[in-house]
Amino acid sequence: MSDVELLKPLRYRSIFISDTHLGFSGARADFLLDFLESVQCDTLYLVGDIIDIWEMRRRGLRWPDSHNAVVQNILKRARNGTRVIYIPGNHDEMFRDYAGMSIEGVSIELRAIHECADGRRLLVLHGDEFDTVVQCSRLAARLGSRMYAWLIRANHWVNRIRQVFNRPYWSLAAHLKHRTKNVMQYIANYEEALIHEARQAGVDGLVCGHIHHAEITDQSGVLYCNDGDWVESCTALVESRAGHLELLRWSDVRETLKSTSDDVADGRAA
Ligand SMILES: [Mn+2]
Repeated sequence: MSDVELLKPLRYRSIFISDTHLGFSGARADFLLDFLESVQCDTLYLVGDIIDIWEMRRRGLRWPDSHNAVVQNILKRARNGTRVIYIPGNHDEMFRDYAGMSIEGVSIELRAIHECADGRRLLVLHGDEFDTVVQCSRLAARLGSRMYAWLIRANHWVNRIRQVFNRPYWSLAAHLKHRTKNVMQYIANYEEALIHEARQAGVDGLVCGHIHHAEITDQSGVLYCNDGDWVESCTALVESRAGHLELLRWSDVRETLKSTSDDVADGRAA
């Protein structure tokens, strides 16, 4: 029996994912597909930068089978009754032109309000309009995204080597970002802008993506949830039947599932 089969499927009321960057070579479509095949939910929110049109325009069309399989998985869910809501981001902004429409059962919206099982209302948006780097300077954004692409490639090779030595997935980019003071300040400013927006909208909290930094934090009564990304950290925000919100770091969950199944296979677990 494979390790996933032991706990499959994990059931949630809703799941939020963003920044999957399909079409970009740094996308962890393998982890994402594994995640999607292991979970079920009533509502799936795609919180932007799902398909990386920017990157495909720059480097030409890349559409590996694993990226295609992710899209097929999502479309199949929509056909089978999962509510799928797609909020385009800045890397897939061309889909914003289709806001208000439903394509293949996927509703496209610029923003959404999610009502949790416990009645809390959350504003769901990608968040790029609050990114001062993107807003103020397109050049800075481009330079940033090039450096970022380089970092992601380096990350890929680090992890290929770690794989050879049977080490778990580790994000070089996330590691470096957390060590840079400017980046921490930038994250803080971004959070503050979004919390302000949620307050204006009169909701209890918000769900966003964009900055590839997964987090749940309560800031003076407003809940800030960032669902992370599938380029570096492989994270999703999930809501339980009772309305409890938590972050799943899929590479960690995978390791846990793997060790549990090893235990079972060895007859060590009850
Ligand atoms: Mn974005």
